Amino acid sequence: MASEAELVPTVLTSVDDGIHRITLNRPERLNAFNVDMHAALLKAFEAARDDPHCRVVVLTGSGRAFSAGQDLSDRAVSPGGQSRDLGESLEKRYNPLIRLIRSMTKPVIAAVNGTAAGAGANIALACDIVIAAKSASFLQAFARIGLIPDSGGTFFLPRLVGAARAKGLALLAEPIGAERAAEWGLIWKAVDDNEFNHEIDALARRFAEAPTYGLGLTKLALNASDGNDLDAQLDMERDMQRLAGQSPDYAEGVSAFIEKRRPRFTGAGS
Ligand code: T3D
Repeated sequence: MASEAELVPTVLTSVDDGIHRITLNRPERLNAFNVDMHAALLKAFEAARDDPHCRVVVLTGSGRAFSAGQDLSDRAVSPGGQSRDLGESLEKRYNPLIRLIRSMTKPVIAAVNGTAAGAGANIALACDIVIAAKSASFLQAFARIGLIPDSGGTFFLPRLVGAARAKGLALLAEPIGAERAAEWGLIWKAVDDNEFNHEIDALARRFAEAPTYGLGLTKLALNASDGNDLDAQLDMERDMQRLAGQSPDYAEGVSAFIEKRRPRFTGAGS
């Protein structure tokens, strides 16, 4: 019998002018993750990473949610019953995805169209720019079911909003609206619902014309700063600036500035 993924793809993808759009597509389950969706999402991100023409990735959800995290109906654990090894689930599925999003040298936009809960929220926070519709919300749902924040939640939350707010969000498991999330620095921006699609398209097009190689190095350097001291970071900036300075986009950027025209970046490295 055909699986759900064969009947209706759990992830939709499209590629257009350097923009890889990836849409989580289980709207009847608020785009909760099952095994099929995990595999399809990882494959879509790998394709974007490996496509030399890809300049930006946009991750969003179908229907009224971004993602409600792990599909709990896939878990079916009853009190007193046989437990599951959730560590294995993280090791095999969530962790590779977070590592891939963080390490790929292209900007990843989380277009949070609606509720982002559990791992769904933290996958969004692992992206480079998070833009949410004002009606969207973020929920560290884990404490409601006796789990801990995963998919990088315990890493991203305190770094983004500080220890007090991170603990409040994680321990109280109360939803926070998009506007407050932006005020707190959890996300980049909250936009009116009727402007959301336009805003995301405009940002994706802007990235598709940006100096992608330099942006990739910028992303890696900022990510590395989480574990580096100033000396290590200065050394990294020296090495990466050396690479960026050899790129055609640097030459084009400087020429365009001097000639007082718009630069035409290719995104290529040295
Ligand atoms: O297990 C491992 O591998 C470890 C890793 C864990 C990572 C995690 O993400 S753990 C956290 C899992 N997620 C949650 O606990 C969130 C559960 N969902 C909710 O709390 C609520 O649904 C929301 C706050 C997200 C949205 O609430 P609301 O009122 O807008 O919608 P709803 O009515 O609750 O949900 C609509 C439908 O989606 C509903 O189905 P129905 O009744 O219409 O047939 C609901 O059951 C379903 N749904 C929502 N979230 C999930 C889900 N089905 C399965 N799994 C879900 N996570």
